Amino acid sequence: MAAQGNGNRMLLEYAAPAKQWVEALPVGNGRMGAMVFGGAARERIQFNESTIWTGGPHSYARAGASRHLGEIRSLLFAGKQREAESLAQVQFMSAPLRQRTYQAFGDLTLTFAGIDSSAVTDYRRLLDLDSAVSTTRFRVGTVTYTRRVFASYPARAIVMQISADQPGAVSFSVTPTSMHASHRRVRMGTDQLSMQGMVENGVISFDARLLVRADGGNVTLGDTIATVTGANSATLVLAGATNYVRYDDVTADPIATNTRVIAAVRMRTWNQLLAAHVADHQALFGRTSIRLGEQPVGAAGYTDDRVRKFREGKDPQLAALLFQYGRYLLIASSRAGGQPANLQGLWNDSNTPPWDSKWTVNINTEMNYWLAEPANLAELATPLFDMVRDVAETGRATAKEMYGARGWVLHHNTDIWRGTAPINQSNHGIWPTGGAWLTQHLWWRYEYGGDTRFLRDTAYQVMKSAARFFVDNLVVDPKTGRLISGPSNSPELGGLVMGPTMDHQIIRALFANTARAAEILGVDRAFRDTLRTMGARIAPNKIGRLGQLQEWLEDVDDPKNEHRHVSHLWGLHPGDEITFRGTPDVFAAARTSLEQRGDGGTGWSKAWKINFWARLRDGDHAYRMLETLLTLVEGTRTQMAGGGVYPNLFDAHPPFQIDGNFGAAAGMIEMVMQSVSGEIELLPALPSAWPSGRITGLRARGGFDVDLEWMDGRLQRVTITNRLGNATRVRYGDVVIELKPAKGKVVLNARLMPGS
Ligand code: FUC
Repeated sequence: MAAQGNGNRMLLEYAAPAKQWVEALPVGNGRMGAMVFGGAARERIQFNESTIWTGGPHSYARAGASRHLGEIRSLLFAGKQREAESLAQVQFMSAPLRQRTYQAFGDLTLTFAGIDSSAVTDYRRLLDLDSAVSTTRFRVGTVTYTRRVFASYPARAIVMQISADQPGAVSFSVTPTSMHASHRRVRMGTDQLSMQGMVENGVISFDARLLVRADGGNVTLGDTIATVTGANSATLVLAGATNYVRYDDVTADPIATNTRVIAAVRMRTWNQLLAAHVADHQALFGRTSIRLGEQPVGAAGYTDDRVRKFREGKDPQLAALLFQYGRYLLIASSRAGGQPANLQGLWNDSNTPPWDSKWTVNINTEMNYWLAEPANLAELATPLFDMVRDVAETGRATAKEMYGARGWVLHHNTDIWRGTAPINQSNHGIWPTGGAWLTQHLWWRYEYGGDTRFLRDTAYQVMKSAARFFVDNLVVDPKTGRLISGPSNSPELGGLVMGPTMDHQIIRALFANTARAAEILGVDRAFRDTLRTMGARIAPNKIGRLGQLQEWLEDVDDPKNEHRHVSHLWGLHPGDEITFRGTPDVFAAARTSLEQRGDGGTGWSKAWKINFWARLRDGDHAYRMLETLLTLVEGTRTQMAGGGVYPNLFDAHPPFQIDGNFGAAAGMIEMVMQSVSGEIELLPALPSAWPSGRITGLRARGGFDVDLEWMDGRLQRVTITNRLGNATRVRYGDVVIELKPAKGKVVLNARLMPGS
């Protein structure tokens, strides 16, 4: 089978320029993002920088709120939910009530005076995921024009080349603009324009810097516009920076930063910049390959048409493209030193984006990072870990002021100022397990990579302090004597309650992982015992009157409610306390709950259901969810029903929200390989739609790399590289093979798997 990049390139391809933002093609380097529209006579490159936010350093913890905690709990225990919510809304919420907003940065507008759109032929634009370069190519008369755009992590800039296959044919003007009213443009030297300004309602100042270079011809610089005439080719470099350093420090100098970035870029040719970018990207992207079918070529290969026809079942490779697009988007939006991927990754053209394009942590942010470890992109979680370190600091004040508790707490949202207090509405904002959920990702890093130093220096203190909050904050349920969490809610259904099932699953996992980490590190014996004793007293999963897994302490689930959140199945995924072999009854109840919830939902809801159905070992149902996600959403970006993808394959919540892209990619891994309960299970939920395939470079817990290949629905061959020398079990159907604790490579083929 040909590897990708070798006759089976991973391309998003279109026959016409983007008319709307969700048709444009995204590039990103973890700090800056750009959307390339591909217009022939007029090109728009809309760009972002991930630290352009409203607001400034601020602690959102409401001083003295803990005085009201007892009364809120008493009201809830007495069945007075509305009164509890009203009291909490006044006394127990973030100050101020709302967090801040991620902003657009600007646009580069390029005008090609000599190009008449109506004379354009052979138009094609594409995004090549293998090289992370977007290309627009077309012909006017006898001249073929090519434009290429990439976002370089090593150069810290967006780079664009405009070329033609005839000398002297490149002429255009380019100007940076911004929706921020304060922006002003300044000429710098002979070849740079600077666009400087400040975000309204805040303290963030920014600089965008455009360097214009031409090969042949002339560059003239006006006050706001650069003009290139009669060149053979031209290179544009766009740098962007702000004064943001961290949540409590805004003392950086964006102009100085960009001056440094441009000085370094100046030393390099376009080809050198391109080569460094491609090498950097491929070192990450190239670790994993996937083949589920053939990539159609020619007119049949246009991505929007492929999505339209996906249900015909003849293009399984489109699912492979969606998988690799998820990996591409994570590389583009989450790199060391930057912010973690927010609700839109880092792509945003609005100053009032949906949900402020923050980090919603009652599912969305975590979903963004589900694929990092198994899809072999572990280092891309670094910005998430940095954010967790920050909220573990700011969350201390929230724990103290609002709960009188030690440790740290994060509720259902955070922003670039690392707000941790409950926001917006008490009925869903008061949900104290956001931080605890995020610590799962620290533990995963250790589980997949075995890095004890990371566990000791980065993960453990944060986990321990998150666990300490719940040691102080769990309360005894007067009815059952069990430990429960509250006030809280089951996101975002049913309002403020005591003891939602999801909280208990998350806290149990936090306690277990923290105790295990302490054991590995040989520290905190007494605390370990506390966590294990208290963990065992937390209210257990309960099966209700309809055979469902109860979402709450009381058996009140409504089997007709098709709400998008399915929070009480957290223990099935991304948690692992509910398993086919370990807890068969609760496993069956989880399935009943999911059936009752149905197959609807927003983009991320459908993506979560791919993962759920994979864990439930129903590959065809998981595939049906993938099919509903791979449904084209055309037209408006703001309607609220649905779940699908836009023409550029951005997940349509709708509107655009990137979690569904990442969650779907992670779900596809769960369909072909799972590593829970100390074993690696192969093809646990293979759908009949993928009879044959090959996927290489996955990672499993315990330090294993896995390549697998199947044919006619049966495993052909698996190669497992044991990086750490741990023992494990490999399972395929009824076959179980024990792997010896030794580093090295093991190849198992169909013959070695009797009964398979
Ligand atoms: C939660 C979800 C919404 C959306 C928002 C960002 O409120 O219920 O569907 O994902 O977060």
